[in-house]
Amino acid sequence: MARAWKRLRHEVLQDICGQPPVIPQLSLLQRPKSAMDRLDATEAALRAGAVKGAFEEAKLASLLDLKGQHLDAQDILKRCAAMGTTEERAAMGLLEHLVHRHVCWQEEREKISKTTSRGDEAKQTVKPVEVLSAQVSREEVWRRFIEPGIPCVLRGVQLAPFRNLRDVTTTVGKVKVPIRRCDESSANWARLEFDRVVHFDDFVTEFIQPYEHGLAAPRNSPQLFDFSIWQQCAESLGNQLFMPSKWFPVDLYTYASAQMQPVSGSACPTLFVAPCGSGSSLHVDTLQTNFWMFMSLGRKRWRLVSKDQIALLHPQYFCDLNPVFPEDLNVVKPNVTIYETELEAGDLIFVPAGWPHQVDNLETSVAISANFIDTSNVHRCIEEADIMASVEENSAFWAKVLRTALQQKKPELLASSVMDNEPLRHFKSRHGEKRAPYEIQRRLLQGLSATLSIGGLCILLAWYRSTAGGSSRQSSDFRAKTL
Ligand SMILES: O=C(O)CCC(=O)C(=O)O
Repeated sequence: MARAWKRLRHEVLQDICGQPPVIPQLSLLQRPKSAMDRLDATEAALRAGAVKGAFEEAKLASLLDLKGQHLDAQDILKRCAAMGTTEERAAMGLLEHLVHRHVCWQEEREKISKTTSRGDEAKQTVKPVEVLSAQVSREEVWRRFIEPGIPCVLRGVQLAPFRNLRDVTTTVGKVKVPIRRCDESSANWARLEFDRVVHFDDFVTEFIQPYEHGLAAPRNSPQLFDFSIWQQCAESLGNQLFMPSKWFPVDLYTYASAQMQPVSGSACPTLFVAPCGSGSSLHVDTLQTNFWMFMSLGRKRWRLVSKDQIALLHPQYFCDLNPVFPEDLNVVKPNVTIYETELEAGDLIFVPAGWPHQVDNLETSVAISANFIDTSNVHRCIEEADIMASVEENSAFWAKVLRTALQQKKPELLASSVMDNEPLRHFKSRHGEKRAPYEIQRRLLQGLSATLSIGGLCILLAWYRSTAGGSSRQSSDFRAKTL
């Protein structure tokens, strides 16, 4: 992450909230008096600052944007354009993108509030997500849901063989897993905070089993969220899984990750194990990826909002393109249509790119999921990566790999060799990962230890020759002397 971006956004956030924080970052969106006071005080300090330059002005713009004065921020940034060092210009460029989106969202809200204040009372609507049988064809799912970006549930899917939690625990075993909690005061993605690393079986015994039969855990209970099966347990759990390639045959996310990180590999699919009562808060999946989740055990309530209504949820970007929301969907949102569904074992939900969503675990649940990129969202992923590329090398690489994949017609090539019930290894191999990450790492380690052993042997031999040669030379010298 470029240093200038840290100064422009991370440090401005720190200046406002304090370090260690005096007020939570989330309060900048909820704006109680304590937050407004700190915003005003930081603004006054920035305006009074002795050193004035384009970048200092941009820091003021960053603050005004966080204060909700997006148009003022935009005006300042327009004045500063093309000033400062290359790195500073890149950071100001990214800020301009974020502010521009904030301005558009504000305009949308104003437009909607004008039309509704004329007549009808602004109501929140709840609609069911359409449920289809797993017999439905790829063509129909593509035409009606994936391409237009509409969520759906496929019922009667079978990707994993688990009958109960014990099956899962025996399969995954002693692997170390990072666990997380949903903290309502967090400004992180989905309000999830890292809790600790534990062995999977201990995690199940301590945090899952007590809630296996209906008792609800507190909402902020530890859960396993988005744990990479392919990177961490490909040979145990991974060998038992199938991918839903019948409906999602192409994944440029896996393909690009394999190109970019050949040793650690791509992440998907990932595992979720969560106690009844826990959940994850409102969020949008990163990089405009599509998403599917298969319920293996238990029940989850999913609530989603169309990407076209995101402005009504008052999102705001802090340091990247993951929007933070002041409230979740438990607070009624006028004019918003919420799409709702309860997933049961054997259901698979498709979540289109850009749709904000939140989830409640109605029962203790085990689920498997993947984010993916195909032709329905690849251009938006590239656009997103291009924006972040100005301050993040990795994003520039993403954009480049995805563009090259399109030039090489990868989506068409990948779709031509697909099978309906596809074992995970077959899916990965088709997407450029012939071996699981642990196999590559093991081979690298074997190669390294072989090189080290050969190197060690060579050094030993050289030393032996020099000392043996030396001593024979010494002894011949000695002989010469004694003769
Ligand atoms: O199951 C959950 O808690 C939510 C999963 C999710 O929304 C995601 O990974 O984006």
